[in-house]
Amino acid sequence: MKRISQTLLATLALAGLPASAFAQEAGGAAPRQPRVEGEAFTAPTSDAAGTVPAETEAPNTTYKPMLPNQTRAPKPAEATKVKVETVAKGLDSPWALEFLPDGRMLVTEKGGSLRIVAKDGTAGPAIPGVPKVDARGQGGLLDVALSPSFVADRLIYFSYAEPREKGNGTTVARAKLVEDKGAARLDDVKVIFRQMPTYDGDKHFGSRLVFAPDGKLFVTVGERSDKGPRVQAQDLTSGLGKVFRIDTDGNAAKDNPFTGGEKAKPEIWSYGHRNVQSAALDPQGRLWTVEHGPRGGDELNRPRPGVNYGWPEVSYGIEYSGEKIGEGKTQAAGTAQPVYYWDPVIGPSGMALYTGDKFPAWKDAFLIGGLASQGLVAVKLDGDKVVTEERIPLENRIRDVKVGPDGAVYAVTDGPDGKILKLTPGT
Ligand SMILES: [Ca+2]
Repeated sequence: MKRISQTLLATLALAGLPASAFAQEAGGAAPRQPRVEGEAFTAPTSDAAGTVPAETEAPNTTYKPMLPNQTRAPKPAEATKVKVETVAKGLDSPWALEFLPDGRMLVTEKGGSLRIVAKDGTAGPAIPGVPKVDARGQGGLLDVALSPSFVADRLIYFSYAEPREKGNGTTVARAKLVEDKGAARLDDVKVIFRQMPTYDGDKHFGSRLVFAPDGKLFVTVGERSDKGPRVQAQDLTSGLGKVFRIDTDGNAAKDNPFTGGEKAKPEIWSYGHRNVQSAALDPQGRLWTVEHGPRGGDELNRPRPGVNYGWPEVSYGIEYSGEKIGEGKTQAAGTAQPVYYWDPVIGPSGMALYTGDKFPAWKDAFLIGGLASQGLVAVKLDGDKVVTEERIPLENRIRDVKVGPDGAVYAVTDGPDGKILKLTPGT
């Protein structure tokens, strides 16, 4: 049995298995079922799906997807009607939004300020205690997450581009948000995790922070963009281009995939990532991410422990110069395919699972912020496959998106006069 079918090879690649995993068994009994969730090669369908893709622009590459609906999925037959109101404005390059239990909003600004925005949209003063950030380029104060037991412990976690000796890097700190006589401050600020190595650049810091249901913290980062460091996305001894999983003190989770050896950083959950700026849990509590790809290669992934997501050896995108990435491979044994990709790119930033009841059509959909696409991207899944993609134009670069306690969707716009937009059903 010399001829291994393309489909089987593709299946193995999708499962993150080398072709040799099959070859070893080829002479024996029927091959073991590949580790692929669902019927990978059946085109997913949905009653809500229309007949044309949400994407209307021509692609930037000539690459073809390996899987059905892996790109340019149909948009829903019926567009979601959305009313957009501005609830806050005048924020200075806001980067992340998190709702406090009382409905106020905690907002980071790229320059290094953390503010509480009242329900009426009034932004409070910069909260003292935030460490110095390196705000050049894509750096700054980045994501913020509340402790899963915030009501009791008042702890917050935030990531930022940290100025370091000979460069900078993405760092995660924890602090207590204290409010006393109407004034907020951060107490007990402690760095719990540093992405290493330090690099002297101003690009691809990631990052997003997501608490899993087990209390572990996922930290997504970038690979620092330049051709020198970016190859370290494939290097398990480097912290560049990874998703990490740590505890609330910054230690590697004990059941992470690469613990117990010198050949890999124990905090690593998955690798081969480019610049992950969107992350959220699905209804089952599993992590999903969207990363900035090169030209034509933004990716939706469901990072699984120990799995290689390919960058910079495998990508559906090309360099902005038009050159191929590496050898121009869109699939390879030992690497996982993206669940979905965008060509042209959407420029992902921020992501939320829609859990409210105001938009029934978006129930359990991922809402993804689009910087380049200037709006939200709503992705509906069936199992681990995309069935529909919908674009919600907002005429602004969207930096973050969250679902409010009222079930409305809140989108944060990028730039020096940043706004928080509230989306409710209507026109
Ligand atoms: Ca990939």
